[in-house]
Amino acid sequence: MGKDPEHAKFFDWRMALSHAIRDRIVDRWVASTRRTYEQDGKRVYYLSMEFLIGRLLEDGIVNLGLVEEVGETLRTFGIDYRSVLEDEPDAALGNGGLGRLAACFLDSLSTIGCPAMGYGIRYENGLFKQSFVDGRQVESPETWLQEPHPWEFGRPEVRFTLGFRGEVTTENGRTVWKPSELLQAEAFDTPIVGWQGRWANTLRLWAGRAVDPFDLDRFNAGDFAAAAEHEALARTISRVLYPEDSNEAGKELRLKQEFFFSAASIRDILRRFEGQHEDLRALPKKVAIQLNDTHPAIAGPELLRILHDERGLSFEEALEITHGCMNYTNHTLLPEALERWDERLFGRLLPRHLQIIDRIDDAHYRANPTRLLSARSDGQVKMGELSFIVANKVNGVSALHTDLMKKTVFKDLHGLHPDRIVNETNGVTPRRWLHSCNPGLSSLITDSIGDGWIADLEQLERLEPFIGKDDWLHRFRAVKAENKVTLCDYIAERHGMRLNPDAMFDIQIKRIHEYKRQHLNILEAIAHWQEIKDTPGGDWVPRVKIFAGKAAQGYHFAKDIIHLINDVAKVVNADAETRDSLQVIFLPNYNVTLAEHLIPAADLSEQISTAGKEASGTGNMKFALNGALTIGTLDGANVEIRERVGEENFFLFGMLADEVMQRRMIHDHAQQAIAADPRLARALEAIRSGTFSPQDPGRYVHIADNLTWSDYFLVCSDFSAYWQAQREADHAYRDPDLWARKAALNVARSGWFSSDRTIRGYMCDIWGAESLLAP
Ligand code: H2P
Repeated sequence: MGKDPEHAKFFDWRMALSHAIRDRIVDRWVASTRRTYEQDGKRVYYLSMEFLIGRLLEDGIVNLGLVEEVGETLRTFGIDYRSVLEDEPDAALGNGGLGRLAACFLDSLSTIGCPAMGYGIRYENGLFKQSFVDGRQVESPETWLQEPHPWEFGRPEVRFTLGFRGEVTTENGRTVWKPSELLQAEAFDTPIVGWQGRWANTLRLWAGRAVDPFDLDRFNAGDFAAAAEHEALARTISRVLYPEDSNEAGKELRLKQEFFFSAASIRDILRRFEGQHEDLRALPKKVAIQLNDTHPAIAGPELLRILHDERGLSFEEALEITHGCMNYTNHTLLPEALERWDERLFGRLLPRHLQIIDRIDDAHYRANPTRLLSARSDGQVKMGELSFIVANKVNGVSALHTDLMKKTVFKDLHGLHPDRIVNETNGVTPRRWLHSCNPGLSSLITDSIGDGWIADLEQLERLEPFIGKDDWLHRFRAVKAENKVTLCDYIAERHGMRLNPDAMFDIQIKRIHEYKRQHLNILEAIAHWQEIKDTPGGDWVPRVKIFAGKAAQGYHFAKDIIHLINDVAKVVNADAETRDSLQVIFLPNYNVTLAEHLIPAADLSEQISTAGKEASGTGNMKFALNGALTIGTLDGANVEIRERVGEENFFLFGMLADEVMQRRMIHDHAQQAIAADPRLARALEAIRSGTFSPQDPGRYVHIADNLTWSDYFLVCSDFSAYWQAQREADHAYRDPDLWARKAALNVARSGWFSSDRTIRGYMCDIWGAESLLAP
């Protein structure tokens, strides 16, 4: 850092340590890249609008096996290891599960030694920072790049010029697109090192740059702002994650972002391939491209356009090659989340791609003349259909979700292409989500079965024989108890609230969405609070309810749910009659790091979505792996978790996906449920009458009304069953040994949910890629 140790600030120590670790990663990185070129095997390209990677320093230290050494070295300088780690900002380049899955996949690809590259956008401002003002969510910009970021390598030489708008003409019989608006994509690389540093892949993120960054004439004429305007405009493209797209300008920017990073990535992939190979027809043998949701779907038409318009292959041949390379992962069945673009907007920005999409549709129709299933209809470009038609394989993210995909959104297309849809149930990296975040449990496991589980998580099943032994179970309980105390200290220090570490820690952390039903959770908390107040001296099982998660800026109902939870927390936590039995807290600014603090301390994991709506979930896996019991519906990967951990170790409640559809047909389903359950009626009445907002009694009437009169997500219809399951959880928690045994069985039986297993599935079923590591 160019400083004397006595003048070094905390930041200098962190940077110095990061650079020392980075140096060691670079050696492995260069070796892996060299080997990839030598072997010339198939490469995997993972295109994703989001990579929620969080912090990287601890990852590097742990993967290189340097924890002891680093700790010791820092001690000699009088610097605390954990404090240095806590100083690193989170790279918050994602919203939720989709982006975090991409980050877990990068970790697994490197651990397995699959030659791969992640491609995305280098957002200068990641997902907004969330704070609460009077209980209400307030957003402010996130600024992870304000300080120098030690993990990235700028690659100013890797730049591509991309275009928008303009005209499509014909020259010498070939179609030529002449864009009128140009900008450049510049690459920034981050090495991603795998377990034990045996392999490292690259995450390449694109930043927007102007073709002509600076207008000297305008500057000399005195118009300084206009002189820098080009650069400022070009940079907006990689400025923020998910710009508010409720207005036309926002929608356009979003589509531009999608094209920007997809097109830059395609050019980079082709450049690399053409550096080593002559025949473009070999592309599918050497390249597998994974579209993480439909956001990069335009990569298909762009590859096709280059092959056909620029390289001169016939349209049919170009389509066949594109089809051979592309694969698509669907992450949601919610119709509003399947991207569709107004064809006028689309055609204005990408006129040639609109034509190409029409030709893709034509070719598809000619091959399958039974039905017209197109990527473009009703004045819209449908990215889900487009991705399906272009892709070689299409996958869902849990068994149930894949099954529902076949029966609902892609029913007709699946009928035409019955072998295209495959399932790859999500997973999470055990390095971050057990070994690093829960050192106590990690040591206990390693003491018991050795450390092979870290890269082969199914070895956790060897813990089962230990679970019957009292002394082992006591150690297991002690780890959880200690994690809870650590979390209590962390929360007390940052948020000024003391939680009761002996209470059951009941946690729901995820994006706020009506289908995820945080409002079902708070409604039950209200009913529980009312019941405790009825019998204050009663023998209650103490609970701490913890919430965290962000609501999309324009999603007002979700923001109102946050406000309600905060208002309920205020009233409940101030109630001397109930305080020992129930505490509620909503922690602000949920991110990867906060999840790493919370999950190891959880007793109960809330996975309570309306059945059929949560594609998979990955938080559910992290909790089970850290010894929390799930209270959940039969939705997404909950189904598979329950199958594996055993139904007696899972608190199941609620309607099944097909019952949900039936129930919705009953026009007064919510009123019927309310009439049948006085607890529910009373909790709703408290919300409606302003019990939690005495200064503004009407504040939550609309939430009560929504639940009473429409309740699309069936909160009321599932309430009684949820209440029942919560009481079963209370009952089980009264017997600490029984609870600990169930929790330990969750750990021992969650090994299948490693993202290493998921990635091996993709390699074998979708990509046809192989590990380049010596066995
Ligand atoms: C989404 C789905 C999850 C899924 C995840 C990864 C979009 O994430 O809803 O069910 O596990 O993708 O496949 P999330 O809601 O957490 O933002």
